[in-house]
Amino acid sequence: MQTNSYHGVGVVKSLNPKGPAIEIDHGDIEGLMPAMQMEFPVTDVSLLNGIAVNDRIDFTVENGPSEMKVTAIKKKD
Ligand SMILES: [Cu+2]
Repeated sequence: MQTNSYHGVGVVKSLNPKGPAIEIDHGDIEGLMPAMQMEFPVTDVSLLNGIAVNDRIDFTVENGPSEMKVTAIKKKD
């Protein structure tokens, strides 16, 4: 299975720097999953810098052979 990259939009529900992970109430992610609230592992804790609960974000999630991970997070204006 190859690694595929997807774009998501959602609202931050919680931050877990120790995971590191982020819980997002996200909309449909086309080709990957329907809308839901869930926690994603993030590739690096620095991705959580400047992000707060209730922020609206754009994010990138990669679905690889072993794990699904968020690789980029951008706060919406
Ligand atoms: Cu989900």
